[in-house]
Amino acid sequence: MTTPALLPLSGRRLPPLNLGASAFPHHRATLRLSEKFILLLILSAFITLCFGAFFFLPDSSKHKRFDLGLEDVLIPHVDTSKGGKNLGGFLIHGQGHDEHRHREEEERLRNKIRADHEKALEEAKEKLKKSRDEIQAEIQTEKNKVVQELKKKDSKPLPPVPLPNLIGINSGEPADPDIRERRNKIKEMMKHAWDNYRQYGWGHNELKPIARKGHSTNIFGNSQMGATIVDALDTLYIMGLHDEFREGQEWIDKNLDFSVNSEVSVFEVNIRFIGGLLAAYYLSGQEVFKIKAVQLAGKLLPAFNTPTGIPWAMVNLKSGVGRNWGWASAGSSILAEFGTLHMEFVHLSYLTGDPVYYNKVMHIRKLLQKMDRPNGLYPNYLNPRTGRWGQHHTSVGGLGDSFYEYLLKAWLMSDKTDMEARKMYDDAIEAIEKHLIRKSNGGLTFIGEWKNGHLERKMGHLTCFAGGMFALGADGSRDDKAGHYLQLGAEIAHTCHESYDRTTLKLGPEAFKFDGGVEAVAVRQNEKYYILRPEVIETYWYMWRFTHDPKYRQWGWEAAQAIDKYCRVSGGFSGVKDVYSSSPTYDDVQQSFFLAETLKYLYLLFSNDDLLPLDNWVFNTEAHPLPVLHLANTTLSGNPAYR
Ligand code: DMJ
Repeated sequence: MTTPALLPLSGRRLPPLNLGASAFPHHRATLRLSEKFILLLILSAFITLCFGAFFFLPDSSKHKRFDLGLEDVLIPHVDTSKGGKNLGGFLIHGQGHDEHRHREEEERLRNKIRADHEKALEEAKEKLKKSRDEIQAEIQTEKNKVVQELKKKDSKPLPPVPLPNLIGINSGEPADPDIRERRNKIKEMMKHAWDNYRQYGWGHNELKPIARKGHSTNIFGNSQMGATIVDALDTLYIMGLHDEFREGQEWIDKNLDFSVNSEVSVFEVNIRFIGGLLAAYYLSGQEVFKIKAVQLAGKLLPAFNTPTGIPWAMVNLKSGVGRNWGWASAGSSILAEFGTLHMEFVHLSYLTGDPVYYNKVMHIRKLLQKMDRPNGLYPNYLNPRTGRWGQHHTSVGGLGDSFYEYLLKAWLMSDKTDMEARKMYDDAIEAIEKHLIRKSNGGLTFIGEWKNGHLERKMGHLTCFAGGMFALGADGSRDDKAGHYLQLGAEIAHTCHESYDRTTLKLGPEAFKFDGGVEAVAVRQNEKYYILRPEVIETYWYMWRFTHDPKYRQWGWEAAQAIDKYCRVSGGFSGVKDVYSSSPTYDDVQQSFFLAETLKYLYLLFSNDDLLPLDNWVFNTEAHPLPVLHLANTTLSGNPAYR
């Protein structure tokens, strides 16, 4: 054996071995003794060993193989003339079979082994003639085949389920030519955002419109999951941008893969991906979206494997290992994250007939119902190991917001039968009104945040969604306070409009204060940015649907114009860092929610109400419309696939 002498000593590499260009025409003239050559030596040594071993085996064992292989076998035969015993058409050969036949068989096998050996050597030599790139391409092709096979397995059709009543998927074209013109402008903005993402960021999660390349943040993990494509799909569909919709569908069908070693936010993936896919499915009827949504949901389920069943904030899609954000109080999960799964998970159970999703979110609800609530308020932090609250901070903005929204929407989505959710919403809103909502000296109604036993008189842009929520929840409110909640929604809309109107760019800051003579204005430099968020426009749209007061369309139009003037760049739309500066700098991010929410709400604001009527559709917190499920009750017993 020469191999050991050729192996490098002490980890040092051997000097290059010149094998000549003619021997390996695709290689450089000088070829080092590479792994390939060592592999070839090992391979040929192994084959030689097998070949030799066969002949050095004791005779008895060789014969044993033949006995088993030849003499005990049942061979179909009908001719009994050679003295064999006929057993119903099969012949068992007798013990005294002649030596001649043994020798012939041995010879045949020897030839076969020799031929196999030579063939293997030839193949190995052929492989070595190929360049590294060719070999890698072959390996990749093999890998792709395996992935395709796995995908086929994963894409099994789901049990058929009767679709809910899908009313109002129409053009919603307004008769008024001025309104139509405004609506067309919004559609043009969507085209600009999409086309640039298509050109410079395709397949990435988001777009950097100035650098003209892909962008991502840690909420999407380290994979290119095409967040903008998934988030934008239903907006494209609603706007009648069908070619773009089909492009997105094709990408999703061919490329959206969840078997990736990537740690993602459970909440963000749920609201943007699962919500986006489900809405695209209901609007277009294309099965691929449902299948992808269900595949992805399966990848999120391990996040619920905690001592309490309260899910981790993040989960690795491949390993299923979960953990919480390092910045969260005492290792806690976040109320707005684990409390914003209900709508999508109920739909998943409805569509699959599998109660697992429904049970997960109902478990969270039951646990929250049992807990003590300081002043009737839900703190933002809950430890998933101990089941105890972390810091007693309460917010209707970041960290708390969509938990309240989903209580109301769970009730709406159940065709107003889920009274447990409605009660939790009513109780929570009463506590919020009592402890967090105040009027400023200048008469502006605002929602503050409860921190360390006192009220912080600061409101976030995120909190502005609550105006729309109060209006949406007015009908069906306790003690028939519909008028009161509609009024509260209008007051919040007014305050948030003021936060826009008091800036140079007419775009709202991230957070604004009501303190020491300051009213609806950002004080700290790091709160003066606008990142294309939707919440204020979302509230204008709900208020428009419930009141038809033209001021909401006017306010929406002001915001659209400001976005087009100050956030539009040739490569898309960007956030701005200071809304009080007349020469703002860009943050160079086109957020996926700009296409999913901001532009969708603007488009709906200038459309007729019969496009996605609110009696039949409930928008998730990322503005993805899901149909009301007309179920007998919240246990989903109306679903035939469920029985
Ligand atoms: C969106 O992803 C959702 O609206 C979420 O509920 C809150 N934040 C962003 C938009 O600002």
